[in-house]
Amino acid sequence: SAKGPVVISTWNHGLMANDEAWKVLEKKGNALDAAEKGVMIVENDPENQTVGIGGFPDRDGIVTLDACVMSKDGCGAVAFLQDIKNPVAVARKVMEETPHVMIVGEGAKQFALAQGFKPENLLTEKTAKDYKEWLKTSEYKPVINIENHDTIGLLAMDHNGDISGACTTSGAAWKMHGRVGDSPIIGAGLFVDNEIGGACATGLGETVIRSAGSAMVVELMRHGYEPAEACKEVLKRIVKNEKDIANIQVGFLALRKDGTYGAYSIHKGFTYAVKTLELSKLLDSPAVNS
Ligand code: SD4
Repeated sequence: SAKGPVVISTWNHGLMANDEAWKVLEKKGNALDAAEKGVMIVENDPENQTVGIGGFPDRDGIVTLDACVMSKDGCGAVAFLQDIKNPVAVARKVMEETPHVMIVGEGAKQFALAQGFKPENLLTEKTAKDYKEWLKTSEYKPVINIENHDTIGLLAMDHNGDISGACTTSGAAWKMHGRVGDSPIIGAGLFVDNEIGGACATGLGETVIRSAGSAMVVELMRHGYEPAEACKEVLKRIVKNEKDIANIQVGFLALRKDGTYGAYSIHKGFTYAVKTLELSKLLDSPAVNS
């Protein structure tokens, strides 16, 4: 359990996201700003091929992005968004400026443009090259723990003890055009109940959607589970229900209202970053199948 603010986020890129989120929190900023700013730094990194600009495209060579935010004030999401590099910021606008929770595709892009976001080409040279390479085989087979980064999910608790979360991704590389994963789906890729805590997910989105993953983790914490135990319990259900577990990685993070936090994954190799007043580091998640 931590005193004061806490930030926890997925994979190695979580370290830079946490540092950015911390800049907001140390100035007594709120958890929603921290979560949004934290993951945006990863969206903006063109070298990162699983989030934002530079993300792997779908099998038609088109980069489509998914993201959501959730706080004590509600939630917002965008999916299948093209040409806008900060889907998390658009998701926040959906929450704050519309009567809706989720806007997708061309509608989401038009909304983003109307909100002042600038259109840009999200397919970098490097990623375009990788796509050409991929076309030679055109095989869809998600690889687990790919390069130690995937979706970024981040949970933040501010000085008031309020919790917010954000989740953003370019989705599964070489997905079908129009495919949406768990990351922008409230209750799957992210869920926050400010009375209890928050959870977020990374890994194969279809699996996380089928298990209502993040909502389940929060619900188990409501019933007394420790954060890591709550993550583990949902993963045990997934391991029982899914057929091809050897090729499916899912990781959950959880942050409870008392400042305790934890993580769990199906397989080894899932890393997560934690930042509190006392520590800032990358940790290896425990795994169900270790
Ligand atoms: C998704 N959770 O869209 C995200 C990231 C991913 O293989 O590509 N996983 O499913």
